[in-house]
Amino acid sequence: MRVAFLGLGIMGQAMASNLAKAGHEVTVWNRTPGTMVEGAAVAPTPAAAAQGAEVVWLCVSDTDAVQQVIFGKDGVEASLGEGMIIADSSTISPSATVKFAERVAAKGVAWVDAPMTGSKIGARDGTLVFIVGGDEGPIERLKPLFAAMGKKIFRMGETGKGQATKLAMNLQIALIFEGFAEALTLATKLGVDAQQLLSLIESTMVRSGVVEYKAPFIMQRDFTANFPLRLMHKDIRLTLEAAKEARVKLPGLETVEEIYEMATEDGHQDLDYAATLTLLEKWAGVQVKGKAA
Ligand code: NA7
Repeated sequence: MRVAFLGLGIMGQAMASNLAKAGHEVTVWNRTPGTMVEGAAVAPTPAAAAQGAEVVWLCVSDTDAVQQVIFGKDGVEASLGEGMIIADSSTISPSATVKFAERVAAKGVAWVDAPMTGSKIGARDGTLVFIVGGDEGPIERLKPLFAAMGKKIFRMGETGKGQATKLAMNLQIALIFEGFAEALTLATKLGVDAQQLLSLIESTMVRSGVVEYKAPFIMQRDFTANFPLRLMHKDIRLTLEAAKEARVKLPGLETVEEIYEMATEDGHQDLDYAATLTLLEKWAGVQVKGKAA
């Protein structure tokens, strides 16, 4: 398929590369020029990339970035035509998604929100899980593209429901990780070996995908970004906004948001969100490590 891929960050570059490898005709654009994708053409603007494309796939930071890329100066809107599909893998506001979709629908363009989970490694290996909202027809047409970048897609309902579900997923990741980080900090302070605690977790119902994924990085004190703290913080804020719009109270997430705020003040925004652990460690006056470390 002819695909315009816009946004070549940690996730986008790997995703566009997998599309090109699968034989699709890919044209890429990134706000900051210079990022290349093997096998893909480069366009100078979003409008130029989208010219003649069947699908415009986005993977940019946040709601404002999506708005600018689609509706801003030199935006995709100028190149939209009947039958095109916009697929958005950025994690953004569900209510803004619905508004964006309504605006492009006037030109006969379908909007599929397709945020994903699987992190940097999933993007690289083409094993992302897509959490999708939109009409069944366009989603069906996108199947070869989903297959090139991911291992599974879950259609959660109409446009916007993918984003709503993604927020509900990241809410859990943030809270599960916070529980894990607090447990590690307390156990360490009380003299329990972290590696032994991990072995116990693995053998009990406390085990989780989040813990399994993050534990090796923590034990090696590797806080380089798989999923940057600033983006998890953005998702937490989006979730709290969506909750406010829907008049839902999320007291646990509100507290965790403050920790991300303080981690940002400490300059950790470009590290992995696992670096929130270092705040708890600082307050407790300990550092989590196994006997071998
Ligand atoms: P990154 O690595 O921070 O990449 C963000 C991308 O978004 C990058 O290409 C940015 O371009 C682009 N960006 C940011 N703001 C804008 C604006 N205003 N206009 C155009 N492009 C913009 O994030 P990830 O790849 O990890 O994640 C992307 C999304 O997936 C995000 O929503 C996550 O929550 C999930 P730059 O190179 O800075 O010029």
